[in-house]
Amino acid sequence: MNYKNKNIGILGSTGSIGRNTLNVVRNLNANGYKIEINFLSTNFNIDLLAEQINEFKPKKVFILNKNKSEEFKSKFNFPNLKIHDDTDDLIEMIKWNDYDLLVNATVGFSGLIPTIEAIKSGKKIALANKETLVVAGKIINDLLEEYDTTLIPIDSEHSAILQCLAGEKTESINKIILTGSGGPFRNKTFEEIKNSTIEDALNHPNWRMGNKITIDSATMMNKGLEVIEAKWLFRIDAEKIKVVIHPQSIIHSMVEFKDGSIKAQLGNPDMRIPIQYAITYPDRVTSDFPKLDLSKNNSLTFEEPDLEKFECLKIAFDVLKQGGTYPVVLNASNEIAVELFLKGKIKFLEIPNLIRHIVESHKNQNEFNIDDITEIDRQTRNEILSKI
Ligand code: MN3
Repeated sequence: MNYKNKNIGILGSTGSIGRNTLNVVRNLNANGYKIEINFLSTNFNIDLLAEQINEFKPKKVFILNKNKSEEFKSKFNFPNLKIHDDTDDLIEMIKWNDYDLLVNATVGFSGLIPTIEAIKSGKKIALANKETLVVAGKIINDLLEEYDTTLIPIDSEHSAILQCLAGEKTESINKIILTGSGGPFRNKTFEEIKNSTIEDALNHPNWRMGNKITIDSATMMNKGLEVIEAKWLFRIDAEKIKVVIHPQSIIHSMVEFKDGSIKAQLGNPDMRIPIQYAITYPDRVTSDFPKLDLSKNNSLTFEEPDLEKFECLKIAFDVLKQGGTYPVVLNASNEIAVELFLKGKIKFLEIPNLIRHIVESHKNQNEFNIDDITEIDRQTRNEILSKI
């Protein structure tokens, strides 16, 4: 098969990464590629899904919300489209459909099983769902080897590191330096953060993203999850991963090598660049995405992260070092804490408090499988919800 012909399935096509992915597909198809969209999925945004179906003509769609799925069926008529709203059908769609690349643009723990099923079916993965690697990094790496397939990160930091590592040997790496903007609260005092509203926390300075990841950026848990993600993606020891605050979000991450040389990847904060790289990897394809003008971005600054102010990042580093099932508990407690914050049920600074409390009470397991992970995730969620 010609490498420019690709058949792609997208999970989470109506979210920020999903929409950008379709934007990239448009660009690639205008530049000599012939990309077909095999399936799309959404949680509830059926109107946007219908627009995407009209343009990209997928064979199947999955709609998570049953009411929305019923509404979709009565509102729209796509005669050749298969519509699924049952999780078993979702798994069947991922296992059997005739496609070669899964773009997993979903958020949260629920992205894990679809990634695993796609790997087991020999598909390539372009992964935006960082929770997959946070909770099951070792298992995913073993499966990628067993089923002889590849996983390319969409996350901008990890895409940057992958690009810095092109042509390099793992043993040459001294340090992986993940950059983070510091989020909306970088320059705020403890008092200001304490009294911040949902709107304050959702007001990210550089990136437009979904609500969950935007709150994760405000607490800096996002960077914490990315540190754990990096460990598994690049098969590197926890001690070799560092975070540096870079408020301009122009350098997307760096690698320091043992001779003292540092490589960085730069670009506008535009998710289409890492998404396109993940789809065309290792090739690069022309795009009309706005290019970085260094004369207008002539001040790039760096600072140490404040681990007292952003305790979530500190907890994540501790969890990274402890390993085992700690990351599962970290992720589950974070997902629930963010949900509670977005519903106005807890205050912003209760997010790290809640997570710390839950993580500290966890009894670690060093040997575990996917069923164990699913069970620990479920138990952690129940434990928190029973307390609130
Ligand atoms: Mn990122």
